[in-house]
Parts: sequence; C-alpha cells; structure tokens
Amino acid sequence: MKQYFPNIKTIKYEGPNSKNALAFHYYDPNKVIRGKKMKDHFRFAMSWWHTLCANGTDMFGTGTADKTFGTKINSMEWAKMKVDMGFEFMQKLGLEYFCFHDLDLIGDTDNIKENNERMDIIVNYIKQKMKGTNIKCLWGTANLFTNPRYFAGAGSTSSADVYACAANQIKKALDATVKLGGRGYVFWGGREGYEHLLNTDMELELDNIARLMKMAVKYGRSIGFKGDFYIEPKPKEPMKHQYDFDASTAINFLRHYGLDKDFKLNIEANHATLAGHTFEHELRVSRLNHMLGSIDANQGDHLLGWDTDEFPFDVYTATMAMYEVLNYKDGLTGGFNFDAKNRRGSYTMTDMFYAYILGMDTFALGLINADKLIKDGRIAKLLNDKYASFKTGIGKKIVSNKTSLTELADYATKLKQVKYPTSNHQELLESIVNQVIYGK
Ligand code: XUL
Ligand code: CO
Repeated sequence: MKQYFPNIKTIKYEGPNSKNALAFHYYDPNKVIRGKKMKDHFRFAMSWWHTLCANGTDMFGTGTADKTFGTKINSMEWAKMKVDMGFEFMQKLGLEYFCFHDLDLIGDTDNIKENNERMDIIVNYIKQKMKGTNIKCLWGTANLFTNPRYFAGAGSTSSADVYACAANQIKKALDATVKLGGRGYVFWGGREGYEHLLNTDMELELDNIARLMKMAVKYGRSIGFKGDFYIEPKPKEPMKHQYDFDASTAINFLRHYGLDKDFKLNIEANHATLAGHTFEHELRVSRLNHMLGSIDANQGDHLLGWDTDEFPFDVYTATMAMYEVLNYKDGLTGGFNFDAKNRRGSYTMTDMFYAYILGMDTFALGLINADKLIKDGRIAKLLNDKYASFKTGIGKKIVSNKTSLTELADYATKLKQVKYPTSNHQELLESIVNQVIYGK
C-alpha cells in the first residue's frame, strides 16, 4: 500500500521535556484523568474537508498545498486516494474519529444521480478500510452551501426543487453516517439565513428548515440511526444573518419546533467568538440546557474577526472550555472535531501533523488545567460564597419559590441596611487560574 507520509512515523507521547516536534508533549492518550482515559474525554476527530481537501485557496489566491498526489480533482481516483491518505494520517496521529460532508468524500459532479452512486461506492470503500482499525465516524453532514443552487439556502431556499435536492443529499449523508456507525449527524446552516429582510419570508424559511430537520429525524430513525442530531450555531458568514445565530437562538428554535428531543448542539469555538461570545459561554449555555453534544475545536483571530478556523493554541481558552466540559454531568455524546486548517503559508504535509499535534496538546493542557482547577476548589468556593445569601432566610424562600412580590416588597421596606452583593473578586480569581496553571 502506497504511503502518503513515508517520512512520518506514528506520533507518540514523549512528555513536556521532549524537543521532538513530531511527538505529543501533553496529549497522553491512555493517561487517566477523573477516571477516564484522555482519549475518551476527547474522541478527537479529523475533519475530512480541511485535512484532505483544502489546499489553501483564499479570496485572493489559489492553493499553496497540493494534496492530490497526482489524481484529478473530483475523480473517483481522487476520492479513494483521500480515504487512503486520511486513514494513514489518522492512524499515525492516533485519531480514532473522522467527520465528513458528503461532497468532501466524492467531490461534486453536478449530476445528482451520479453523486448518489459515488456516495455508495466511497462509503463501502471507507467501511472496508475501517475493518481491523479502531477508526470510527464521529459525525456526518451534507454540504448544502457550495453548489451555486444553494445560493439562497437549502432549507430556507425559495425554490422547492432546490429544497428537494437538499433533501436528497441529507438522505444520502444520513445513509452514509448510519453505515459508517456515526455517533452524530450535523446541521450547520451554511446559507440558512438572509441578506435583506424586505426580500425574505422569514417565517416560511424557518418553518421549512424545521420541516427538513423533522423529515431527517423521521428518516434517520427509520434506518436505525440512534445517535444525536446536532445544530452547529454560527451568527454570520457566508450569510449576513444566519438563523442559528448562537446556542440560545438554536435552542429556542429546537424547542419551538419540538425538535429538542432528537437534537443537541455542536459548538464551534470560532463561531462563538463571531457571535460576540466566548467559547466557554456557548458551552455553558448548551450544557445548562442539557444540549451540549459535540465540539468543533478551533480558534479565531481577534484581529481578523472572521471564521479563520485556526488550530487551537490558546491554552487559557482550552482550560475554560474543559472546565465546562468536566462540569457537564450529561457528558458529550460526540467529541472534539478539529474544524481547523493550516495557515496558507504552512503548506507542507508535515505541517498538517504539527497542526494536529498543536490542537491535541492544547486541549490536553486544557483538560489537565481544568482538572487542577476543580481539585484546587478555590473557584468553586468563591462561587458558592458569592451566592450565599440565597442559602438562608429570604434568599432561601426565593429559590424555593416560597415567596411573592408582596412579601419581598414588605421585606425590602423594613430593611435597616441593604446588604450589598459580595465582591466579584475577579482579579483574585484570575490570579488563582494563573497559579493553578503555572504554579508548582
Ligand atoms: C463552517 C463549519 C462547517 C461545519 C460543518 O463554518 O463550521 O464546516 O462544521 O458543515
Ligand atoms: Co464547524
């Protein structure tokens, strides 16, 4: 079997003192933290699109990285080559999961029947390839945004024919996800949004998106899909306004249309910051609603402000994110998909390994730090002390729903002195984080 990365051996954990660039320094897959192996905390996944397809093309220039290995883009030879390359890549990095869009697998021939046939061939090819490995599918999805027919959306399109094309792709992508044993199926609303309100029937568009999701649930369950459906919120890009703006908006949508039993959220770090939130904010909102399902691990750039999909490097953010994940009693049903790409200037094959090593080590550090923060206990105590007034007296009556506006008004008018909230101690809290992360 042809090797795509002949100069790269399996990447191993060598510890923080190793200077070997092709080794993990913090990600130690079998290390047990909070009773669970690191690799099981994460279920790290390779994104088919960024890793095997993307070549560095941007708005101003063509690709800098050639990942075709001499095959013709959009040919089946190319499609199969990517499977072989992807499996070698995952095995060398110890990645046990992958995520895909239908078109990442097969390209796009513009012929719907041919695309469907291609899906059958390539899914069988992947299934064969999975045998004897521990590689599995984290989630699948349909690309309903690249083909020009989707310029006005898929579920939100103004053309019933285009809507039907979207349904066909979702059906095939669900077939593929089920056949490959995927844990989840994602709806990222690529162009489900609008550019101008005056030419938009928002109500019809939202209803139609929900209808498509309901049909997907019905079909998915009928072919034995037991996993979760996920919405991946994003506020904008490519559309000016996207309907799944953020976690709160998506949760409201799911509840409104009665989809909340089958759906959870796939939270992407860079989408959170695009929405004006932190990554951890979106994780908190999702987990409090029991809807945190899976994570797209990446990061944006404060100076750029679009979806740069960088590999996560920011250990503080990873720590805050893992603090949310560790405090999520329900646990993720999905995992951590690297929806991230090399910078255009980092165009070698080896750079792809450096990128995943960076991402996996960053999250391993986040996990180690979050565990330390929980064990340290000072942050939990600060939080507990802050809300102490709700543990006794009138506060206790409030949280146990045993009071009324009248009683509270009476209480307030009799107060000799109003007890202020305790200090937020933000700087102290940040010092504790630093000390826990860096202290011996
Ligand atoms: C786009 C994005 C997608 C989804 C899957 O911003 O995040 O790649 O993750 O469609
Ligand atoms: Co994503």
